[in-house]
Amino acid sequence: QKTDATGLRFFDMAPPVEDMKSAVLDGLTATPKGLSPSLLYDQEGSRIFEAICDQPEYYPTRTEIGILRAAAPEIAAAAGPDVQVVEFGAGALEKVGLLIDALARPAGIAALDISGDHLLAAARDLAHAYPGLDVVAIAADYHKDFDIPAPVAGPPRRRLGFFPGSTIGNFAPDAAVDFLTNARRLLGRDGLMVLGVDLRKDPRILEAAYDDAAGVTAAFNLNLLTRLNRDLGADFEPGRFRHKALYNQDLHRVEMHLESLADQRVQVAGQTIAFAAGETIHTENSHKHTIETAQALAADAGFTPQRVWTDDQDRFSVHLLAA
Ligand code: AVJ
Repeated sequence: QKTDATGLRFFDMAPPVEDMKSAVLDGLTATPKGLSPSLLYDQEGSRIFEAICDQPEYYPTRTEIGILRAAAPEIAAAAGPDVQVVEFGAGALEKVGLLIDALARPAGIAALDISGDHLLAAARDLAHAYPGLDVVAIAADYHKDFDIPAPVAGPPRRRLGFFPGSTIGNFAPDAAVDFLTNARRLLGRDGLMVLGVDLRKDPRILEAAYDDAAGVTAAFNLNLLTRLNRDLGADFEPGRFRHKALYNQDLHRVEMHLESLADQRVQVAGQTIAFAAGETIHTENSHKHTIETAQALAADAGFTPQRVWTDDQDRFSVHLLAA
C-alpha cells in the first residue's frame, strides 16, 4: 500500500506479467484464437476508449449519463448518508461524480481497475475534484478474491457499488453471475449496486457503435497488437490485421475480432503463431440484454432488483440492486 499527498491510498493486486504471457499464449494457440478483453486496456487502450465514448455512433456513454443524471437523487435517497462508493472499473470522473454529488455525506470512494496506470490517474482526478473525500485505488483482477479497505475514518454505514458502461456485457451470462456474486460479497451487508446495462436493439445501430466512421474503435482493437509487441516482445505488424465488429444474433452480443489480412507467422514470447488469411483473434464480447435478462443475472447472483431506469428510446438501462 502507498499513500500520496492527497491521502489517496493505492493497493496493487494486479496479476504479474507472467500470468499475461501464459494467458496470451493459451489464447493464441487455441482454436479459434481469442484473448481476454482486459488486455485492450493498457494506458494507451484506456485513452483510446475514452475517445470512443465521444464518437457520435457510440451512444452508450451519453445515454447512460442522461439516465444517471435523472436517477441520482433517487439513488442517493435509497443509499442514505455515510456511504462508501465502490466503482468497479475506474472510468471517467463524470459518471461517478453524478453519484457522489447526489449523496449526502459520502464516506469515501474505492476505485477498482485492472489497469494500474489508468486507475491511478482516475483516482488522482477524484482526489483533486473531491478534497477531503477518502479515496482508495485498488489495482486488481475482478475475478480474483480480495477485500475493499474501509475509509480511514472507519467502516461506512453501507457500500454502494457502481458498475457503469455496460462493462458487465464483457461477460457471458455465467461469468456475469460470477462477477456479480463476488461484487455482492465485496459490498457486504446492506450493500447496494448501481449497474449499467446496454439493451438489445437494431443490429445496424450496434455494429455502427462498434465500428465508428472515424476509426477510433478500430485503433482501440489494433492497439492490442502494439501492446503485445511492447509487453511480450511480439512482432505483430498491425497493418496486416483489420478490425471487425459483428452482432451475433444467437448469443445477443457484439463481437470484436482482429482479422489477419494474409497467411503469416508471428513470434509471441518465443513461440511461432501461424495465421491463415481471414483467420481472426476474437478480442471482445459486448453482451446486450433486456430488462428481464439483466434482472435475472442480478437475481441469480443473489441481488434483489429495486428499480430500473431507461432513456426515452430504451437504448440503455440503469439498475438499482440490493445486495
Ligand atoms: C467498456 C466493455 C463497456 O463493450 O461497449 C467499446 C468496450 N469496445 N467499444 C463496450 C468497447 C469497443 C465497452 N465496455
